[in-house]
Amino acid sequence: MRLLILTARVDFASLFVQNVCLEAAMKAILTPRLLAEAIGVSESSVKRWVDDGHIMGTRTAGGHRRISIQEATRYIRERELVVVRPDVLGFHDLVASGGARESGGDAGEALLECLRAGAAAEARGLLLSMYLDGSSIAEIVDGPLAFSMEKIGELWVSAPSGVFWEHRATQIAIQALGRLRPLLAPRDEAPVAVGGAPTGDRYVLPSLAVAAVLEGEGLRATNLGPETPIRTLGIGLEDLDARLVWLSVSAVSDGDKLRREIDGLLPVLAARGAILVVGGAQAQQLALPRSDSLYLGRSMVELEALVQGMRLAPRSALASA
Ligand code: B12
Repeated sequence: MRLLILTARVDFASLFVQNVCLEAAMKAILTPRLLAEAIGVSESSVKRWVDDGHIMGTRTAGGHRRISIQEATRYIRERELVVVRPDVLGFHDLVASGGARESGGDAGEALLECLRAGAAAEARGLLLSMYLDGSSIAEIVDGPLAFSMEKIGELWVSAPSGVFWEHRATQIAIQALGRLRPLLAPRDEAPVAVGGAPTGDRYVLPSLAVAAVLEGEGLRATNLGPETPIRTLGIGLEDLDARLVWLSVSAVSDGDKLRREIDGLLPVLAARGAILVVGGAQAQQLALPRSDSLYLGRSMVELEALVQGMRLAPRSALASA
């Protein structure tokens, strides 16, 4: 990692404020001039790409072209463009990571270094640069994120401060994924997914990562987080008219009870034409029943492939079909 500077330290008290400010700092709507500046091309090129339909733009009342940050991000990823002025897009974290996409270094090791050092801004920048580089959210989570968290987990065995590192790394990773989510912005009519981790499971990151993966695939995801009773997932399924429910299982307090509760949810899912996807470090241990409404996934890439294969239609499209 060429320019990685491990200086920033995470301040837990200001995490929430930071997240709010990060979203505020990011430009939501761009003019062609701003996007041109950011990627080092002429304004007329960007205007032409909008007019030719390569970039989806809108027009102001006065007829001026406007581009959403999500669309600009999509275009940068698709065309493998280099962001020469990240500050123009509000991608200040990318500056902090020193432009990881140019370094060619090992992203997992670099992220581990950030998480161990408490370098929150660099970690956010690293994930952002991987995403801009074309990696999917699933690839980032299964790859560098899972690798670095696994290594952080090994420290617990050998060092008394291991649990401190686990907590701090988790908070930084939450921030870094949170930084990517506004760039995904699924359409208003996209199918809905809802999920969480079951009662007794305090792990925050896996379920949050599922939400980000699903958003990356164009779904609208509501993450209910850790300690979510299965009946609450059922309420979410009905209330949000969800097409997909996920359950991330990293810790099991009562396996038999959890299995029974999942069994009870299956007919509700089937009646609504929805599916349940179960995954997580302890999911295999549950010996779940076979059902057309139930999928067991080992990784985020598997989840991504499942969603791509299913081509989940929004509820309104099904109703009119
Ligand atoms: C962070 C962490 C904690 C934090 C959690 C903070 C929080 N609030 O979230 C804290 C400090 C609380 C904690 C506590 C404990 N932890 Co802990 N923890 C971890 C750590 C380092 C990272 C977990 C994580 O977030 N991973 C990131 C996610 C994204 O990756 P993942 O969980 O591996 O999930 C992948 C797949 O399973 C899949 N996936 C996950 N969910 C889903 C869902 C779907 C639908 C699909 C398709 C796929 C999928 O995709 C992911 C990416 O590939 C792991 C290390 C590890 N190897 O996992 C240890 C680890 C899980 N913890 C462990 C232990 C022992 C404990 C403690 C008992 C002791 C301790 N370390 O303090 C306690 C008890 C916790 C309890 N009873 O609930 C052990 C578990 C050993 C075992 N096999 O049972 C591990 C493996 C560490 C170790 N090497 O010893 N922990």
